[in-house]
Amino acid sequence: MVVLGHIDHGKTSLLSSIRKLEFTPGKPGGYITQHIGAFEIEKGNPPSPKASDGQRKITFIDTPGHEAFSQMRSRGAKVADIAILVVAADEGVKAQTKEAISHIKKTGIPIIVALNKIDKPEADPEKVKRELQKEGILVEDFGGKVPAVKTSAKTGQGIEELLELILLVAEMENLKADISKSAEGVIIESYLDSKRGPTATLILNEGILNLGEIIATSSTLGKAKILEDFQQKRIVIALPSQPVILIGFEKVPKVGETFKSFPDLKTAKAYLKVETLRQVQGKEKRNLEVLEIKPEQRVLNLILKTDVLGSIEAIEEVLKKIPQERVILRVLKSEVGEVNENDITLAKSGRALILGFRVKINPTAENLAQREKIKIMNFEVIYDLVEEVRKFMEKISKPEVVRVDLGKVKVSVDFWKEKNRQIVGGRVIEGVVEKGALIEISREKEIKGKGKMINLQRNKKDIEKAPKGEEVGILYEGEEKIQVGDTLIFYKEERQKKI
Ligand SMILES: Nc1nc2c(ncn2[C@@H]2O[C@H](COP(=O)(O)OP(=O)(O)OP(=O)(O)O)[C@@H](O)[C@H]2O)c(=O)[nH]1
Ligand SMILES: [Mg+2]
Repeated sequence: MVVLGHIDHGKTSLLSSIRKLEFTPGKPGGYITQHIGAFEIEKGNPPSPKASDGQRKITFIDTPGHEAFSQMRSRGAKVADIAILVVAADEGVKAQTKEAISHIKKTGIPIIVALNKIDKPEADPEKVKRELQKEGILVEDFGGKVPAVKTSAKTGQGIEELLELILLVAEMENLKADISKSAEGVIIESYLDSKRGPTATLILNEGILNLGEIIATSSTLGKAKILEDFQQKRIVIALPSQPVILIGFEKVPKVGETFKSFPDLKTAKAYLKVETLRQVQGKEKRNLEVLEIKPEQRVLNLILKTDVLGSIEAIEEVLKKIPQERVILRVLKSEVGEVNENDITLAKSGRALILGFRVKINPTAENLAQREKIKIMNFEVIYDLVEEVRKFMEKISKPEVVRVDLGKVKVSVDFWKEKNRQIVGGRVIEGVVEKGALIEISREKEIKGKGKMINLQRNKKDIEKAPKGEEVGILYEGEEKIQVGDTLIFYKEERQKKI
């Protein structure tokens, strides 16, 4: 069961409510959801310990609604059997609602709509249903097949009904995994635990996984040394659809990879070899893309360190969306784990900025960074990361010279001239002229020359500015001589920082 929807529409709150946790206004955990999370509940009375007792255990996968986490949503939709689309009844269909719908459609899994925040006075479920219809989701009331429940994570309204519906849909779909097969599933999250080593959260699609079994993904292999349920209780066997934490991979597996169990190490190694080869070939193709840099551009090298692998994808995604006309972002290294001395060394040689996301900075690394003047920016929330990177890009970008037009003067008198200086008089016919401005001399609609204004006077007194209509005297400096009848175009050049 995967829960998808736009940011802040109440996915995490609904799940908390399903888990019978108390509703507290504000974001659960205080943050926007930035990770894919899985947990299991038992439905039925009394709860049955055996998964084979009908469809009573339900695994829920919570996904983030922020636009950056598209890959997590897609992955969530891929591993799930049913999708709950959460749409806030007061806000209706939004960008990530549409995106979620497209992920669900691609996988073809059945969908249940939760019209959440129904407690709010502004809630308009009928309007949301119409909006959903436009997206190709036809709810039952409108003659379609998609069940929709009005829910409130705040009051608990509709939660029971939602759970019943889930069981019903599961029954209708005859969702049963084949437990006679060897174990097969997907890595939904992974990281390097400093004490326990590579740690992965995975969900089994087929078969059962026993403690001690040999497993492999496309990038690493290992042995199920420790299996834990979502509450970190040790288990000896993982059942289909159950979210489990597995410790025992040699390296941190990539998120989204499928894993399989193997009868022995030899077959697992052979599988890994074929998969690695396939990946190397893919990578070689990608490496051919060469970065082209224009003179007005700068490159900002980055080193990304994150808590889990899924965060790397999400951050790379948001970075890609930052306009990079003047500053090009290039990720030198992205890795799960704390900021360490290697990162500082690399940052020094690659003149890179280190971006940490929900990680610690190793104290030795911190000292080294200070000595080497390496900048480390550490973040808890993805919004802040994007904002600060943008600001940093602006700071280092080469300024762009932008012309700002000020005003025009029609020349009526030529008072005095010497080598490359001249005093003329005339009327401001457009805009405002300012002392120190640059000048273009326009004669018969052609620009004859350029110069600048040294002084501006009115009635023989120095002034700073003169608006339209005023008669002024101008001390000009430039090669081209001004003639009576010319129009002087005044402008200034501003250096603007852009990214
Ligand atoms: N009144 C009301 N507020 C709700 C309800 N459900 C959630 N909220 C509030 O809506 C806000 C967002 O809730 P979350 O559960 O964090 O939303 P989310 O969809 O998980 O958001 P992301 O994971 O960041 O995409 C919080 O302030 C919740 O307190 C509801 O049913 N009624
Ligand atoms: Mg959430």
